[in-house]
Amino acid sequence: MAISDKLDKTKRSFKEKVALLLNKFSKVDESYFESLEDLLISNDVGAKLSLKIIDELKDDCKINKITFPNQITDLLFDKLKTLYSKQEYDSQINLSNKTNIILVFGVNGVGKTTSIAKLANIYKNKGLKVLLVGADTFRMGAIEQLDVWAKRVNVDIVSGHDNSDPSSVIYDGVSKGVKEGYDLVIVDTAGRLQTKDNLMNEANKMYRVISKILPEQYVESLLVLDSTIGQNGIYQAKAFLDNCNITGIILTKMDGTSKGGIVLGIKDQLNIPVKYIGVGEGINDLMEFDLDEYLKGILD
Ligand SMILES: Nc1nc2c(ncn2[C@@H]2O[C@H](COP(=O)(O)OP(=O)(O)O)[C@@H](O)[C@H]2O)c(=O)[nH]1
Ligand SMILES: [Mg+2]
Repeated sequence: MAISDKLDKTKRSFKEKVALLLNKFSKVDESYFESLEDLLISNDVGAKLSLKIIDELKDDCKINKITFPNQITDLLFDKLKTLYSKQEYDSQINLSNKTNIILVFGVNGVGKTTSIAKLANIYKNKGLKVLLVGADTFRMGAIEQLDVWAKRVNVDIVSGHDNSDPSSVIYDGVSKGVKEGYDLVIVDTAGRLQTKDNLMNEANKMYRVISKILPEQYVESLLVLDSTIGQNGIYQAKAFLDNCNITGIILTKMDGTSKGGIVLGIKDQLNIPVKYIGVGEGINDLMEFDLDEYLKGILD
């Protein structure tokens, strides 16, 4: 299924709103630009980026002597596309190592465990030997939840018991991964809204433990963000970016939001690539993120 089919809400919302603007304004003037800026911001494109886009559009309109809103729509779409052109956007998961490690971070409820199950399923189906590590030892029931998914997807799992030290669970998991020739080890971490110090200490410990077994190896560190909380997700992300070596984002619940502009806001404010998007609660509802296809989906 095409990504765009799953993103109906965002698509409809954005296009309909642009169309409404066209009907409301007969010429391009200050109030048209204000409405257009509001539209971008209300779609979670982010205030700073929205302003930048509007400023550039104003200049373009002057240069090209554009006076009708319908002439601006194409310009706007072109601008969004160039701003997010593919060159600087690497959405691939790095799988170049013998035993590849993915750490998954994010606050409770964003969809970490579900996304891990979906990832395991994707890579298992590609023929990789996948091991899950349940290191969310703080939240009651978190380990069991991952266990249920491991059985359903039919992959192996190493997990700690409640309140055991997450880093020691990770040590066990990564050791097993290396010893028994797993291609991919995916680690579920605790999602308490941690104090910065806590988060930093724990993350440091996790990276240290991994580097004891796999010195200097690239560790894919994915931050899971819930797209339905919009701009707040970006604030939430900053704590993790400051303390973990985040290499990519999984943006979940894209099926439930009409504010798909958050993808653009993330690129602009965090400059971390979105690698996967979650588009439902089912095991197959995770898609590799393709920026071009996504922009086409919401703009064309
Ligand atoms: N609609 C929708 N629900 C999702 C998606 N990803 C996760 N969920 C739901 O979000 C809730 C929390 O997910 P969970 O994986 O337990 O979050 P965690 O606390 O971060 O591990 C569950 O009810 C999931 O089914 C998604 O892409 N779309
Ligand atoms: Mg969880």
